[in-house]
Amino acid sequence: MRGINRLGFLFLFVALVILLIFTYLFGFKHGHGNQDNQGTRYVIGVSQSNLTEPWRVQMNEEIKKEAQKHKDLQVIYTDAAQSNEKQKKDINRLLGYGINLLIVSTNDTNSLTPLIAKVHKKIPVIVLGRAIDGYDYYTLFIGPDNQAIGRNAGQLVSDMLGGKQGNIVEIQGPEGSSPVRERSQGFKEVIQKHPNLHLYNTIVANWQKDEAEDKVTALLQRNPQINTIFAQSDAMALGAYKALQKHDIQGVKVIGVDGLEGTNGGLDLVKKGVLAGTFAYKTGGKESIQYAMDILKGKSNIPKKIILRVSTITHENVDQYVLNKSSYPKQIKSKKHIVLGFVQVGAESSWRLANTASIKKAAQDYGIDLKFKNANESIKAQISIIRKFIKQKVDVIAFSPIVQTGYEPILKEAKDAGIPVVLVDRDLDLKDNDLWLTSIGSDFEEEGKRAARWLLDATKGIKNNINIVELEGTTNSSPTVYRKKGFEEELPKNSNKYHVIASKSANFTKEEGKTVTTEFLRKFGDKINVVFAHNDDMALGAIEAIEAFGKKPGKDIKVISVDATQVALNNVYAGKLNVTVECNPLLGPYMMRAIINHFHGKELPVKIITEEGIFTVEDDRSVFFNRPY
Ligand code: GYE
Repeated sequence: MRGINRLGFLFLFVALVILLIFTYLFGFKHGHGNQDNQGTRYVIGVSQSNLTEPWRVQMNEEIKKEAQKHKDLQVIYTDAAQSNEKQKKDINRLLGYGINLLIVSTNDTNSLTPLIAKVHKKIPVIVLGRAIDGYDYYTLFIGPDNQAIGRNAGQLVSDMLGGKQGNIVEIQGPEGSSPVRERSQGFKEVIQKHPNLHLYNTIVANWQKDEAEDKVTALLQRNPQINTIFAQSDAMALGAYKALQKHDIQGVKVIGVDGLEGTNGGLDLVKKGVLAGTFAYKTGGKESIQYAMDILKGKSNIPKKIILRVSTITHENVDQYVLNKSSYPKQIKSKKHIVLGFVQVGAESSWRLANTASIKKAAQDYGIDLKFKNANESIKAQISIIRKFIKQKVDVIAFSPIVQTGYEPILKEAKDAGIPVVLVDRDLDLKDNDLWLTSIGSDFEEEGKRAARWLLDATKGIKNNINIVELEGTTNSSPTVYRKKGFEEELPKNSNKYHVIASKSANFTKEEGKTVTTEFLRKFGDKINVVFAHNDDMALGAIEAIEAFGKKPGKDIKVISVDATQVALNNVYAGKLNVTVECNPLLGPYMMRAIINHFHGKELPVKIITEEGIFTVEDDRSVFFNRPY
């Protein structure tokens, strides 16, 4: 009997030891090291596409570092090792652990989108780095504008060659990864504008240094006369450089993307002259945890997209860039209160009045000393008021550019005076995005697309022509340019069904909307089937014109609009307006938070895009009332 007891005791002791080891390892592997699992309140799953790229290793490091600031947070990491099927299994496994929020950086975007959309129905999803199409399948996107990276790379190649013949090889990541498509699209868009630049060959190296080296080596054996290589990551650029070294080929300019610090990071490679240039931006790992915690804690005003700033790095500016980077975060202003000079577009629409009210209230709420001026839709007045703010030495200037161009000189004056500028609502068509801190507003092109998608759906059963008249906003303003672009490009190409038979500015006002629509009705009469107005006020003017013409707006002639102000929703409710696409004017809190973050030393994203929806006659009426504007 005694022998059995001893054996039983031994068995129990060994089992206990194994259990303790397993608990420690399992707890360590799935936590971020120092998590006391007793205090866990939030569990975030991170689905990483791979950990063979230095960029992704850095991204996970930044996530871990930020997560450690939250004692009530546990993070579980998975590595898909560049396999779509494994990433799907990883995400389902994370769901099985009961995570509260998913952060995902996709392997192949299209392949993962259906699952991400499904997950988004259950828990918040932050898409990190590699965008998925549209706005409907995730909570927040954080990453760079990859098309802009491609365009900037094309511009850098053109500048470096200075008109000389360019025989270029592009090295891409895997097909199906959204940054590959977007960077290549932007790159080719610029290359095609320069007759001296010729894209000789495209190599797919799947983000891998060694694969790039092998494939460029094979290419070089055919003795191509190439003089430029654009690689979509610094790792692949380094591989290309090694291939050139093996063939003892000099003088080929190699450009990469990512700009990581550390040995053989893009910044180091540019400094050493291995790369002629790279494009540096943050991984977004830190921001993903910051926003994830805001989302989990139910904070309001969560943006829809955070577009990270990208900097073009060459031998000339790499040292300064590294110096500036090392100084973040820096306490810029110890002053107790911040003086903000804001100059508004005007008072042309209900949307504008709501925007003004939001800015004034947020300044109060955030304790910012607001100097508010109104340009009354005069570009000259707006620029002159900005110049006055500069003379008054305000701490920061913010404004909504009435039109997309003509502001570069005044922005340079503000920069020379050391006064940061925030763009709110409308945007500028300017290459040098270092002239402003951040731009906060809507995706106007997506708004135009949403309007068109509603029309396509609402008329899919109609066989005959659909004739559309378009009421444009202020000419050359970003909402006008991009709502028009989005709407018209979303209509079927070379459509023999949808025809924009007339398009004219009515300057975002009700009065001009009525005048222009009356002109259209006199000219086209019953031929008009649809009015697409770039804002509610013009739509309301159009509704009055249609009624004066003896027709029923919303029925005889469909009316589509953008803004989703209360007065417009009242007309949707009355059946006179068929749809209004939301454009959020309540930008005050976003703006004040960005300004305060800046003065607390945080680097701001180049663009903050707000969350928006759409309101149609088919919606439940309850959404139409008690709107905030
Ligand atoms: O749609 C319109 C206002 O810039 C987005 O300007 C804003 C537009 C808005 O006049 O009502």
